[in-house]
Amino acid sequence: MTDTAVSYDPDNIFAKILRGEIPCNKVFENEHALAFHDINPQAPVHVLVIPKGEYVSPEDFTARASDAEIAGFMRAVGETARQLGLTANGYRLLANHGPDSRQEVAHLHVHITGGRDLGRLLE
Ligand code: DGP
Repeated sequence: MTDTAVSYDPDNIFAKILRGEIPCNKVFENEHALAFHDINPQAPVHVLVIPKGEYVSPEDFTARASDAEIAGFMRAVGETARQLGLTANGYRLLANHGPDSRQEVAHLHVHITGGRDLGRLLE
């Protein structure tokens, strides 16, 4: 285990969404991933894409997931951006992991934001 490894909590909020225990506003779904609107949007479009498997971080995902899961997840990111109509003007992908990033939900997720000029990421 690396020093950023965190054991997976099956009661995290995204696990509950995946199990259908709490609702979400779904945008896209395939065999390996689910995309849904963020409950606290930071941009006109703010969607989260999560793998269906129990992964905490990018390094956890790439270490343990199958190639099919990784491909399915990335396809979901691209297809979600396309379905949201973001491909003409662009969008931002962001994934938080660990305390320095202030990750709130310990289930791997990529934020897709767009629908306005997002400014520079580092300013
Ligand atoms: P992060 O800080 O990267 O861990 O972002 C977690 C995001 O998850 C945050 O933008 C708010 C969102 N979120 C938290 N709880 C829920 C929920 O119950 N439903 C939805 N749709 N989003 C949630």
